[in-house]
Amino acid sequence: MAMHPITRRLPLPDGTSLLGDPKALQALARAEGAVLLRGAVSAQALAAAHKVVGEAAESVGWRSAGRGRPGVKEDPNDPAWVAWYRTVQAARAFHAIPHEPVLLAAMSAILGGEALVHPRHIARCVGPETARFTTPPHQDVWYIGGTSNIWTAWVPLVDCPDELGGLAVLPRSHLRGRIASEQAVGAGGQQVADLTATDWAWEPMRAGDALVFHGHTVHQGCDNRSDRLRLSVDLRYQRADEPVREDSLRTHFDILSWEEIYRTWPADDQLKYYWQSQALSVVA
Ligand SMILES: O=C(O)CCC(=O)C(=O)O
Repeated sequence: MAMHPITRRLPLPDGTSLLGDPKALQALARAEGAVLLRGAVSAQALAAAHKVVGEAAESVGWRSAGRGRPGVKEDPNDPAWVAWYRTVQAARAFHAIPHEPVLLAAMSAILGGEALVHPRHIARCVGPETARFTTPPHQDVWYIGGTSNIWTAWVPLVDCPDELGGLAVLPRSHLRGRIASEQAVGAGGQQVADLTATDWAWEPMRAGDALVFHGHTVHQGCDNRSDRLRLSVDLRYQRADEPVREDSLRTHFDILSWEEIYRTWPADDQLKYYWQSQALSVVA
């Protein structure tokens, strides 16, 4: 099923100018349920992550001369997707993105305490002609659990003008708490049940901008109507002193073990098993 229709596009609350003012950023994020942070990822970290994710897409034949292969989508039964995802998940540049200082400081400000960066980050590659599989409206808390006080940062690795779609959020929907969901058609996973909303917040994003939103904020992918691949990452954060579900500490889809991922990293790399130095309450 294509994206839930958007009749009116509203601007995203912009927290960029509040990056030096943690209290004001927290107040805006908590009131709105979502904030846009322009340029949250440094050019160097962005370039390194884009290189890994993009070159992996080229090596499985999904991109050539800048054009994306139609129909490319998340599919654990597709050997090309598995090969792409293993390469991406093994890359240090991919795992470094959520630890970018601006992003981490913003998340700590919003959470109001020490942040735990979930080591389970997600990379997405959305090809042209995939509207049937566009991520339906949902709340992230349904997938993540542990605590409902979860914040996601959605970061495109390529510029996302109108035709690439990007991500739309339902303004202040986090104030409704957890809402009923049902099995989604097409894309799989969960979608919010009986959704009638027509006004969504959406803006074009540049590579390295971050759209940060609460685990109760309803959001959806927007159809990729371009001839290019949409490359993006989903990063999750919570307070280190709130319960964390055990699977948030594993890789997405268990695509690789941490031992496999770290095999080629420097022996003393500080990003290895960083969460094990935090006193976490891990729940099933
Ligand atoms: O990129 C997408 O299609 C969806 C991302 C998403 O839903 C998320 O970040 O939670």
